Amino acid sequence: MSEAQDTLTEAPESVRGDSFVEVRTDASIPNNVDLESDKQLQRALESWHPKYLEWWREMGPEGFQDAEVYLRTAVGVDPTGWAKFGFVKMPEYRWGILLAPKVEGRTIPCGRHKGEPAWQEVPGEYRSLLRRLIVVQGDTEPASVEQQRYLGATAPSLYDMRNLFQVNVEEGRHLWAMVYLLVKYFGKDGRDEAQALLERRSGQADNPRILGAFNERTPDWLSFFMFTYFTDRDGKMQLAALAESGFDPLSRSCRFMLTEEAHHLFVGETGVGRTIEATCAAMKKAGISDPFDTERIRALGVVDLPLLQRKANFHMSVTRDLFGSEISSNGAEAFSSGLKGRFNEANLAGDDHQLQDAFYKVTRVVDGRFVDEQVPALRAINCRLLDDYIADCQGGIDRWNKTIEKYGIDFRITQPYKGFNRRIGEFAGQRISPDGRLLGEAEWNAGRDQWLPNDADMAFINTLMKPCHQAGQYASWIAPPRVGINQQTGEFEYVKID
Ligand code: BYC
Repeated sequence: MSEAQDTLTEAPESVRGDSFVEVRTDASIPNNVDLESDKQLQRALESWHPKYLEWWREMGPEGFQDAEVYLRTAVGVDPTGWAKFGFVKMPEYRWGILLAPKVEGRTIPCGRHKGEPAWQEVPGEYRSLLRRLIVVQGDTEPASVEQQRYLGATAPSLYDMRNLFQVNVEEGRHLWAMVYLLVKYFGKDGRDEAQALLERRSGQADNPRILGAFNERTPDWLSFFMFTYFTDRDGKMQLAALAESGFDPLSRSCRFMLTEEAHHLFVGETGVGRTIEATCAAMKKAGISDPFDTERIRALGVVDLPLLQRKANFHMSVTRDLFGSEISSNGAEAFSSGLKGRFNEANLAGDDHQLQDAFYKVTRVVDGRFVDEQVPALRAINCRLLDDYIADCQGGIDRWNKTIEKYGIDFRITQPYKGFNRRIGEFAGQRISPDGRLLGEAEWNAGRDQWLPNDADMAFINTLMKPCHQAGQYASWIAPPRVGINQQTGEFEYVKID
């Protein structure tokens, strides 16, 4: 994704459809779902709203609640302009409920109901599975805001701080999107789940967020950029799979969420890319060509490339766990019931979208070695999405490597072997090196600090996390962006801090 591309406000193909419903931006909850005609639903959401704001004030960006931030707000789903930019205090952000336009005549794209009209109401036999999927999706949104809540204080520039807050408010909007579905379609259970989404806390021992990666810490900006590149990309893949849902309101919600998600991936890709740029430029200036000359490189106030690789290894492996077990009866049922498709399901050519007789290759560990097994494709749905995800990660990594190559430095960022450092699925409990060797405990312990961020790495990163809050200024370890947000110039004050 190019930096210039992100300045567009035109909605991509994913939100286009056959019919537009005007967005009521003046309503107490901006929406294009005709909320005003369903008073009971409106009241339920209006009573959730203050609790949401309470959560936002308690768990949202620490220390910047009163700052004026240059934010994008979704005001429509019309392809010719769906967002507007302006200064907003975050608690006053207009979180709205926006669904991509309805596609008339849409049918269920996969599973045993393939070809039947898409459901406009919850299919009774799949109620609890559907609710679970929506709750899991919803739970990740506030979790990431909680994980990132202290980062404003150490932002490497106002530009980056603004991007952080943009990501945060949009994760908040994604929570609204899932809460709307729960409250509208699941009655009392849905309202209880909506409440519970505000009660779980990332990393809290007694009431944690549901999925592992969302209980990890995001203690520094490198973690944030890696998270937005790798973990938000799980968001992209899962939202794309849910956008294929036979339950049309979920599909339409996710299609619009994908529009916003693109910016989050952009923040991650360019954040890591600009870090690499600063490192390579500083190395060149200092006449250092060996990327492993760590002490001298760190003395320049930039992040050495091997450390970036270790950070990437951590975030990739933790994010791969988010796809669930490679072989999963839950995954099979979500697909067969038509509640969740594969990536790009409706456009996949060459199979029947039911997969009753199909097989898919899954790598397993059997008797101490890797074995590729042909597994019934239905049970390998999670594995397939994970494989698609791994392929999707590569584009940005290639672009990072181009920068390193441009400076003539002999180093490449790579993806570790799929089974490296996994806690969920086929590789859980195994010790596996990034280059894909099964290891004993002693070998793992000997290699661990070269493969994952070690204590010295974290301490060093911590020394770099100094705020740089003057307009147009950037911390030593990160290069300025090539293009400003919404075409703003380099000196633009993206966040007005009193
Ligand atoms: N940690 O059959 P299994 C995003 C649980 S990110 C902890 O292996 P299944 C975003 C699982 O819940 C996208 N527990 O897998 C990004 C199940 O428990 P129950 C979020 C885990 O169910 C950045 C049990 O293990 N959206 O949007 O086929 C910023 C057995 O499960 C984990 C979604 O994930 C784990 N890593 O698939 C902001 C889409 N993995 O139910 C936002 C909706 C599995 O037996 N969710 N378990 O108690 C799903 O499609 C599925 O729930 C999963 C799991 C793919 C997550």
